[in-house]
Amino acid sequence: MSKAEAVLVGVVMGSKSDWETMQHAVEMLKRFDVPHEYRIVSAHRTPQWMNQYAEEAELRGLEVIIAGAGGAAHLPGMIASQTTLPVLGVPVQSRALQGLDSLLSIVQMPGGVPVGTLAIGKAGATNAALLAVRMLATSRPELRAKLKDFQREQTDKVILPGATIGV
Ligand code: RP5
Repeated sequence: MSKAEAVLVGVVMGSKSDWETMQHAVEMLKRFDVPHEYRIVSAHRTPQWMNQYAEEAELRGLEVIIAGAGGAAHLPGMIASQTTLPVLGVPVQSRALQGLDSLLSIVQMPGGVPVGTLAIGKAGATNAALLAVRMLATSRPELRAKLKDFQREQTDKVILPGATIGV
């Protein structure tokens, strides 16, 4: 990724404690060489930053926002309410309720304000990045080719040496 390239995916999270989970989204974006940025913009502790981020994202050229939060996880929904960009929500595993609270907070959006909600924790962060790459790939053939390579690697990973392949 060259420094001159415009940022396409924004990864935001509610606290530095979310980084352990959200770093997996960032790693996957790096793997696909997708220009990205990551920021802490809390719905509760820095609401002005969150509002500004959501309002300016489209103008700045971003195409997808990934938002991770835990507990009363309002960040993805609040961002989605202030942008027309697709927002992917990652429920971070909370200490008290293991992320079920985060999941329900993110997934139960009112009709009209969409957030694509992923699984709790690392798998959700990883898949949020992969979904963002798939969205970008609809108009970028080079990214689609990379996704096909990635899928082939996934297949290779589950193959047991000596076992029959397929049905
Ligand atoms: C949420 O509260 C954050 O997204 C985080 O998952 C959770 C706990 O934050 P800390 O108390 O660890 O900063 O806003």
